[in-house]
Amino acid sequence: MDSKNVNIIIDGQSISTRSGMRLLDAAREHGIDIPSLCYKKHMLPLDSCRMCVVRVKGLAGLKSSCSLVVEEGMDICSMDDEIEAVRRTTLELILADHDYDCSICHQAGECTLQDLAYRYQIDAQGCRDFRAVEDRPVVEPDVTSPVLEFDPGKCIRCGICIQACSELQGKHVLDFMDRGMQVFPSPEYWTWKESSCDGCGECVQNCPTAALTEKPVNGRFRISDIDKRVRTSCGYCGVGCQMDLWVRNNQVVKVRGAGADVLPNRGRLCVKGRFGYQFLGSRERLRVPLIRKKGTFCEVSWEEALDYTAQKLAEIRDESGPDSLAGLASARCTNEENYIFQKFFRAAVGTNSVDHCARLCHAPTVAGLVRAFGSGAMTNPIEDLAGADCILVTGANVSETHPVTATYIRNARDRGAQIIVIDPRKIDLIQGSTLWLRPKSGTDVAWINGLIHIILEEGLADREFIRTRTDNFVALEEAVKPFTPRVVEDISGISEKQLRQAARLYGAASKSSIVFAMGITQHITGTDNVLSLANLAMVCGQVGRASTGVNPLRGQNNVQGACDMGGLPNVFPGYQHVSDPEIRLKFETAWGRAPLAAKTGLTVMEMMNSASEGRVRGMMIMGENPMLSDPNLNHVEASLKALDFLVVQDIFMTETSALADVILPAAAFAEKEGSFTNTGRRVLRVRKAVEPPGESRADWQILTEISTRMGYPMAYKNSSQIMKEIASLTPIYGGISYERLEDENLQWPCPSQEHPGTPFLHKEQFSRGKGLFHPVDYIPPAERPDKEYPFVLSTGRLLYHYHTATMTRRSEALNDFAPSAYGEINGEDLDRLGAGEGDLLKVTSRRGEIVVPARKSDRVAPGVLFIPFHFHESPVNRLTNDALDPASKIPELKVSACRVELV
Ligand SMILES: Nc1nc2c(c(=O)[nH]1)N[C@H]1C(S)=C(S)[C@@H](COP(=O)(O)OP(=O)(O)OC[C@H]3O[C@@H](n4cnc5c(=O)[nH]c(N)nc54)[C@H](O)[C@@H]3O)O[C@H]1N2
Ligand SMILES: Nc1nc2c(c(=O)[nH]1)N[C@H]1C(S)=C(S)[C@@H](COP(=O)(O)OP(=O)(O)OC[C@H]3O[C@@H](n4cnc5c(=O)[nH]c(N)nc54)[C@H](O)[C@@H]3O)O[C@H]1N2
Ligand SMILES: [Mo]
Repeated sequence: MDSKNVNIIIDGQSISTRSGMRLLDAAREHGIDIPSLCYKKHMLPLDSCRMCVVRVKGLAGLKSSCSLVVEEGMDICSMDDEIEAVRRTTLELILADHDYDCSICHQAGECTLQDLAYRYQIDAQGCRDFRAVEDRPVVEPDVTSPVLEFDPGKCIRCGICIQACSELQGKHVLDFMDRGMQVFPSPEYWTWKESSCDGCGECVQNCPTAALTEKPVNGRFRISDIDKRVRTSCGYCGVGCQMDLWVRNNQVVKVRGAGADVLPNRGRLCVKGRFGYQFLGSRERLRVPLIRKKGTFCEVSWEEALDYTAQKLAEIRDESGPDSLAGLASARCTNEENYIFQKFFRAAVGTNSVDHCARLCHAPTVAGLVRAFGSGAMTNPIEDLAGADCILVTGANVSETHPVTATYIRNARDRGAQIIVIDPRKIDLIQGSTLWLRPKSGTDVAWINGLIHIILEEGLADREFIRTRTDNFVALEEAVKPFTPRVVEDISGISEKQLRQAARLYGAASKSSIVFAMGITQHITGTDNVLSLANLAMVCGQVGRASTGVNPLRGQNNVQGACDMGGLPNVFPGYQHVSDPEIRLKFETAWGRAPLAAKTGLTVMEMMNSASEGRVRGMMIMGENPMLSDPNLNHVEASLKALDFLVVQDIFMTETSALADVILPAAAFAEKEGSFTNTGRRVLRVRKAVEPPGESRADWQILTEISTRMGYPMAYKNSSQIMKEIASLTPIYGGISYERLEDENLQWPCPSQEHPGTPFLHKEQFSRGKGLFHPVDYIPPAERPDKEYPFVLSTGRLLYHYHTATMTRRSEALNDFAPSAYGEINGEDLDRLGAGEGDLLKVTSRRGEIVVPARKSDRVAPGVLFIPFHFHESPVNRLTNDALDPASKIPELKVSACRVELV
């Protein structure tokens, strides 16, 4: 939209506004309160309620101001007796068809309809006069959805729910449907439960009445009971949705997406963000420190727990050296907490053996993109996807794992963008996409090289970009030569026709964006896969502009931040290498500890191996649950059991803490101050809404206490002070402060107070100067199906659960959607096994066996089994392969070989 000034007159007042503005917005911006029920600034006008009518000089009749765009010289009357009378009648008509018994409506006080009825002083008789029939038929509310209730008696048929579902979330689940004498918005198959509604609640958030309401999570409340609303960042995935927590009596009772203009989510949320907060108040939260005494956990005071922990850690350090201790930082915790964690290990303990779940996640992304571009982060902001002409999504089940990011992809699709999905599994995003290619698992380098081969052959490459912005093209050209469509088909199973189609769509679009996640990284060739995607983007000149780029969707709420803060064995905060003497000197001076270790520390899997060999004797695990999330659990279990001392900080008892010597109760995201950095490098505030349960404390507070007791005093008044220290030592965060974060939405690099932050990377030049092509060859997965283990086992996630499910399985609504473990298996295979839906399958790999109920599904190809890793009763990581990618040390969680038998 251009922003030329437009002058209009409203009620005799001259107003300067911008071209393209809708009249209703222009009026409201100037404090002129035109009423409306169905209009939301962030959606197209519906023009259905007719409350916002105005008179425009020179136009006959009354016009809806929501759908009128301002024009120079427009002269408007927003309010006179006639207009108000029309509005009153309109309102009476609406109310005539509405249950206006507000005294028993729990939406009372938060209802636009109620507000307007009061404003226009409507009385009941006036409405009854308009009733078509004396006794309105009672239409039963639909309460079948786990998260919301739909009461047709309160629906005013404005259609805003339908619009929120379609235009914002891109789901198109709701539509008007004829139900005898009335038409109500309804899910496509009448009951909510049977519909494809996934429970995001966007409709509820936008409903102007009580027709659509949240099912109460922590009891019913009235708006006047709300003590405060606290703006914070979601604690689940890496999108970093901004939301408001509504608090009553120290309990979160409702969650709303922050304003429609607040990035990255523009008010949108998903089912976990909006409804998955019940765990906060769970009775099972850890409340007091626990020490294992003679085999059983005993409640102890903080003094005792901290003294004991510090003493044990110091003892091991002094006996066996600093490298006999290792720590797992946490992508669930704040930046400030991760900063303190690595500072504790580097300065107080003296080792670089700090790592975290990023190793099992996007380690190849960092390794690959740093080499190719100079930075491992997402090149473009999430919301940029809505503007792309072509989006290639591969190895990312976006609608389940980054649901709000998926809304932007669907927005692009609904605008006419080409969506190409390349995924072995028939994921939801395939609906409405232009093309779905189904490669065999672990064949990515082959098809990506194949795409480049065709792009070069068909003249779709951006030669100018290659010449001016990249190096080493000739080597790439050589490397992709052998990857003819036939060779690619042999390896990956993708046909030449489809491969060509994909190459043409991606290569010809003016703004093409690549989106990827674990399907690309969790392989022994993870780094190669990422390098290949970088090659593809550079060949087509699709980097450094809006709505293009190579975009790894980073998974955890703060995995970007945990990496930025140096929760990694080779770098201080801001990716400053521990091996660089000048950098070390900087930290030695600032931290008052010298010498700091120069040697790279151990990665997650190396820690486990060293523990089983006795070289690592003590571990501290903050906010991770490797006893369910690491590959080859039998090995992890043996390793953790071999430790002399294990301390775990968590919010719940977990499979991992069950093996600990000390368990320290931590505060969860809604109970502390801090910041997260989302997948788009956006630094976002985390704010305290409720008190932590029992004696639990923020992770950083626990860590400073232990550090002080180990002879390295740390004293911070608050998390803001920690952020000051981070900014002073971390150039990419140099300009970040809580003061600025109050009203600025900053993306790093943000080197100084004056710097506005960086929305997209590699604009004029790559972070490393020129982009570097890497010739990569195809290497098959470490384990392939054979006679003994004929199935390919793939693992991953479901929308409703989050990793080891400590939080999501303590939320009733989410459990209603996905109550228990299952394994997806193709009908052909199920028939061959003589098994049916729900039958128990015994699944065996070279490393272990589990039992899991079968779910018949064409989402997986024949010969493939998919098992989510959320469920402790079927812990799929007993089976997974811990073979590593040599460059990044990520295990091959996406492919292993297994055998399936009917129990
Ligand atoms: N609901 C929910 N959301 C989450 C999480 C969660 O636990 N639950 N976790 C968060 C975290 S930490 C992360 S890292 C992200 C992960 O987000 P995703 O990577 O989207 O999650 P996965 O379920 O692992 O899905 C991987 C996708 O890769 C595909 N795939 C499997 N093998 C291959 C292959 O060989 N090649 C290709 N090209 N594709 C393949 C799978 O079919 C699947 O679609 O999700 C984040 N969001
Ligand atoms: N088979 C298979 N395995 C996988 C994957 C896969 O695709 N397949 N994906 C891998 C990936 S990408 C990832 S990221 C990992 C995730 O693996 P993990 O990080 O181990 O999984 P989470 O369940 O997120 O564990 C986080 C722990 O932190 C706790 N917690 C939450 N908030 C806080 C807090 O504020 N403070 C503290 N102290 N604790 C808190 C939770 O209760 C939970 O126990 O799993 C990996 N494992
Ligand atoms: Mo992850």
